[in-house]
Amino acid sequence: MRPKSKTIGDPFNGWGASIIDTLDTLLVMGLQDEYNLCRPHVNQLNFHWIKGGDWSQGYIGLEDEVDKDGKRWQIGRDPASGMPVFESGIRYLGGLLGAYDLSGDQLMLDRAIEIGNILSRAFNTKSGLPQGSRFDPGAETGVYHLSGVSIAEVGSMSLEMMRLSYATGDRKWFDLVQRAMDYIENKVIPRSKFKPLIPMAFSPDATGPISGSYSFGAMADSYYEYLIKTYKLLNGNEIGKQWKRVYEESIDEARKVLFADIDIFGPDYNMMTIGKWEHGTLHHETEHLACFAGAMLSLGAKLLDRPQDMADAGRFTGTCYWIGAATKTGIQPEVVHFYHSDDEKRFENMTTEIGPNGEPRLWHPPITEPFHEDQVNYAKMRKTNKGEWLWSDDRSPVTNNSGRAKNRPITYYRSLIGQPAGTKRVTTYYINRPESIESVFYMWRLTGDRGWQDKGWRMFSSWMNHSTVAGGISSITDVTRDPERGIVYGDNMESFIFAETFKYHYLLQADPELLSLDDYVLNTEAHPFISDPKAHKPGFEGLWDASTVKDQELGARAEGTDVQKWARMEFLNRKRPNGKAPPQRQGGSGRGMGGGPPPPPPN
Ligand code: DMJ
Repeated sequence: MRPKSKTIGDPFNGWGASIIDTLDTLLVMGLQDEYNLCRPHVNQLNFHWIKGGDWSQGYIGLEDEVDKDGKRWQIGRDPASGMPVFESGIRYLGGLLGAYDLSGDQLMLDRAIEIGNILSRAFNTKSGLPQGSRFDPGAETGVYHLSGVSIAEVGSMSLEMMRLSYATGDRKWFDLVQRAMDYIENKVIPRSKFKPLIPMAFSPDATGPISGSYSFGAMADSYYEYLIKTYKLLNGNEIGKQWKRVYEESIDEARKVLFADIDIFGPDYNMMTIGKWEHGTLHHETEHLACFAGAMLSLGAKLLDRPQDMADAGRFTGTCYWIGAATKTGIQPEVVHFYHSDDEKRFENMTTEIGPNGEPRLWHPPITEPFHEDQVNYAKMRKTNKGEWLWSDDRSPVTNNSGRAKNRPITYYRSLIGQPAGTKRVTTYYINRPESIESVFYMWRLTGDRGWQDKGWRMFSSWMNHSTVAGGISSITDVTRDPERGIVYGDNMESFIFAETFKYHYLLQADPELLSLDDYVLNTEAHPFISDPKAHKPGFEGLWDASTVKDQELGARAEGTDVQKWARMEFLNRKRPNGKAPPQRQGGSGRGMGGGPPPPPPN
């Protein structure tokens, strides 16, 4: 949704991702009436329709809809609908399963089964890994060859598919994701430089070594998360040992390859990052996306008794928190790149003088004599076309021994450059991501240290203060800009804000017994799945009372929501000969519109 302009944008099939992603959060927050309001939408959704196209069947026009040759107009199924596999898995399938596990509402499971069956088709590949990005679920092309995929997309389906199998007693979904994991362990990991870490992008069907970049951030993140969480979902059974082994070895290797101390602030800060290894170098960057790792490491530390992981989880989550707290808005930017501690460029010289707005002034370093061009720091100085050297920040001339220092004691000190301090590059936007608050939440639940609740509350205040707009919570283009100069909104409100960001903030301050981490595994979109189905039945927490919907009118199953019907009509109108809409008929919808036979013509 676009909360500033109050318009919509829907990259996820036109199925109302914000509604499905919100269902279990509503139950967690005690908003049962609002949950009930969403049920007709869930019931009516037509999963064959993606933004008006129908990937499963074509459309036959009404009798009087003829083309220029007088033939009755019709079109085939829409092969270009492009269903996103990973996103549909974590948001829609995950959202319905999470809602089912909190409520026991059969409607949610019925619809989850339908999506599970559609997503199963994405596994019809040579390797058995799912097609990662968008696919055509209606294609009848036999076994599909995959070229480049990201490990996050192809390696993050296990929780949803396995939970669906446990909930239904049908193992077909379980087998698909387990076969994919076997392929990853036997055919992908052996090709990697830093086994068992897997490069962010690779070709599953190739056989040679994979050269690529490694990280716990974008394109890799949830694969590692799903290793430990699938282990928990498998409840220590024999297959679970494989997931545990790959997880533990991955973390051990990541500690050598990706973990780095951020020591530019001195030891008191105890900061570290989990960076990106690329072209032979470890970049000391912190992606907001990678900040989920505090949650993963702390969970793994508890489940597998790995105390070093808990220590690193605390350090890394603290670093993610610090990055946000160190900006002008108190909000964490998308990515920061820290200086290495041996890089002299990380400092700038400041004076003890105070500028007109109360800010400490920059102080240009004294230039040693004679002044040679090879002493120039191009980031700080620039040459005019007259050959004169100027300081980049205030364009004053560069002079030997700094003209400004004359007749005065040198009253400058060194200060770390950047905002947050010590960063050389910052990708400044924030799209309401949940990863840091997710880790703060896990740290609180798994250590009991109330300091994490305080940190989370500060994050919540900053977030609400700066992101709230009339139509909701907006993304921000630059969190390092002084809010007094005005916030520039990105006008985007992703569905994960409801599934994750609000849920984690809420649970952080709520009774720790609510949604206990002993009883549930949360998927990467924070949808809770019961982890021990023998111990707990869906709805066991009593968050939903089925009697409240006894007489609820749900509309026709899978007929399409009103929004979908409009999209379908617009799609068909675009395709019609001459783009002409058919004559308006009351209630008429025709085949392919989810309706029955056309009504009799009007008198
Ligand atoms: C969510 O959709 C999921 O957490 C996913 O794994 C990656 N990140 C977004 C939110 O940032």
